[in-house]
Amino acid sequence: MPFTAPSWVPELPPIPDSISVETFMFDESYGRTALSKSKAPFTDGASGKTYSALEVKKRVDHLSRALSKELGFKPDSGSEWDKVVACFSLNTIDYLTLAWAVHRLGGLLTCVNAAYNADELEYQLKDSGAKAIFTCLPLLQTTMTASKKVGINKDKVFLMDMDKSFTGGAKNPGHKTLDEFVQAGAGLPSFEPADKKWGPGEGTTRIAFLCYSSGTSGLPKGVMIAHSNVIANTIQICNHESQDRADMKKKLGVSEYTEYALGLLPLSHIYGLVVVSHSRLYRGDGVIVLPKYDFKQLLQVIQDFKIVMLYLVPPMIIHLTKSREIVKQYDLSSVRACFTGAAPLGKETAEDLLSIFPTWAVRQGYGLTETCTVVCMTMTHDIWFGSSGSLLAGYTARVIDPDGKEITEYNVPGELCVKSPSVVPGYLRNQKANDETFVQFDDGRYMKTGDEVIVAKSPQGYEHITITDRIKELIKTKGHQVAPAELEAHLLTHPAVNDVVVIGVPSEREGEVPKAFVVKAPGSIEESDALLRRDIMKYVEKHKTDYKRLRGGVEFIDVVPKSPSGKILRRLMRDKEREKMKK
Ligand code: 4UV
Repeated sequence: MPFTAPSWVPELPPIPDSISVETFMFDESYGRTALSKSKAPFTDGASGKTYSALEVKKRVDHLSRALSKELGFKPDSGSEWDKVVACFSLNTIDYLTLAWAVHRLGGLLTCVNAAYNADELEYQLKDSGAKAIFTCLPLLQTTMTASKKVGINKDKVFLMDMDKSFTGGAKNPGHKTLDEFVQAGAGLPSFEPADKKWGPGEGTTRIAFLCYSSGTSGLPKGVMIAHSNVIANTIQICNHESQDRADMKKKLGVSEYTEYALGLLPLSHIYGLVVVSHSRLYRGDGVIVLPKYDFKQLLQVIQDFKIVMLYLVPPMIIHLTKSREIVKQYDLSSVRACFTGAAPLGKETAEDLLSIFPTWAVRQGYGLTETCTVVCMTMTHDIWFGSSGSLLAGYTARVIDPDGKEITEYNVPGELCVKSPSVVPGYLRNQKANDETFVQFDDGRYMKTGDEVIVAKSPQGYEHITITDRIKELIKTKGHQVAPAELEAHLLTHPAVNDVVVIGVPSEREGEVPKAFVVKAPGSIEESDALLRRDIMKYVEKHKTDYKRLRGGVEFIDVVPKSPSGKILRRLMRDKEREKMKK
């Protein structure tokens, strides 16, 4: 029998499958908390600038009219692949205004990691077939370099509006801005949103977002996230947390309860996009947006806006626990829960945090871009440090051994495979990765997560999933994905590198960091190892974004261990390295 959600989780309501994310978020008939009773969806943490939910709805409408005129996108013709817009921006209060306006036109938004350099941005623009880009002033130069290379004209590069405290005094050299589009759109004719013409089930195949993930191996791939995937996970998260919300209402003696959540994590990543934004906004909560991680500003914003729900990644929690003296200077008493995901949160760190903030619920979630985020999460009434909590309703999970045999016992590790309405249709133009990742079991299509887990009962008596290891190639540093294959391909272009393998090595602050094991090219033997090591590290620094640097170092080896078929035995390297680090 596969594993499912425990009995305390309410049954999953039906998932609308013929509407867009935008319709789902604004139409009250789909269960969203009434707009008028909501908090303003997004508020700029620096300037306090905000729009009510009704204003956001109007902005989406006006922006879509203006974009239709500017880009020639027609809501009633063409597929989403003819209407791809890229967003390469730090968080702003209009990130989702843009996404939903594109959805209204029947287009899709490809979300680009704002930490990317021009080469990395170029790869995603080309691969996704983006026709236009929205960026922000701090990233404009990078955008112009990449857009030129893929043939996107300067007049199709637009700017998100951003508080001047984040733009470093830079001036807009003449690009149209999102605000200008909204103003222009008010005077243009309205149209019916694209999904009005969709038939039953069309929301399961129409793509809303194209995010990038390296999956279980290889280079970053476009993950095609359907409208119904976002809708499903939003409903699944809210369903899972409904008891918590009911408890808050009871405690406060109120019939309506909404709260502020922290919007610091990148909205371009699935965690920010679905867990932090769509799921909160669906409940009528407000998100306080911060474009950058500045520790003191973060504490100030929590205090000023009386934020109740923190969304962080483990390195930020470690920062909190190591800064007791600074933290004490702020009033953080509004916080009731601190939620983390994207990488493991150690039991010791969770305990440390609780010792500073004994009233906080320290919660953890586990999920992937390919599951449109959450698979399981711990809840206030069922916290077990180290575990990632119970499956959401709508999920079935199977744990398999390396031969594919199912494991049904508790505490026996195996690879987690999951089925859910939130599991995506697949990767863009990549049959091989799709065949390897999405597999058929007797009861339907499952995703092989590439994560090793155990299932066990929590002290409260509910089935929990604990991530015990990573089987796939992925390296997670500060919550960001690093694909070893990408760094290896790059390092092989260095003249002194004959062969190479990259693995993740543990780091206290960052979770993991990439380390390269290099086989030197014959001609490079003369060069001193120290010089060459530095040169190789610089070679990555120059061409890749900061978090992909070889912070774990470079080590020279004689030969990269490979299987008879030529596959790198990465796990062998990793196990050896772990043994070495133990000594
Ligand atoms: O595709 P991705 O970059 O996706 C994520 C998703 C993060 C979140 C955040 C909050 C949640 O509630 C949630 O459910 C998911 O990072 O990377 C997916 C891989 O990241 C590792 C694991 O290897 C996934 O396959 N990962 C994600 N969450 C955890 C984790 C976790 N809690 N513990 C250990 N590893």
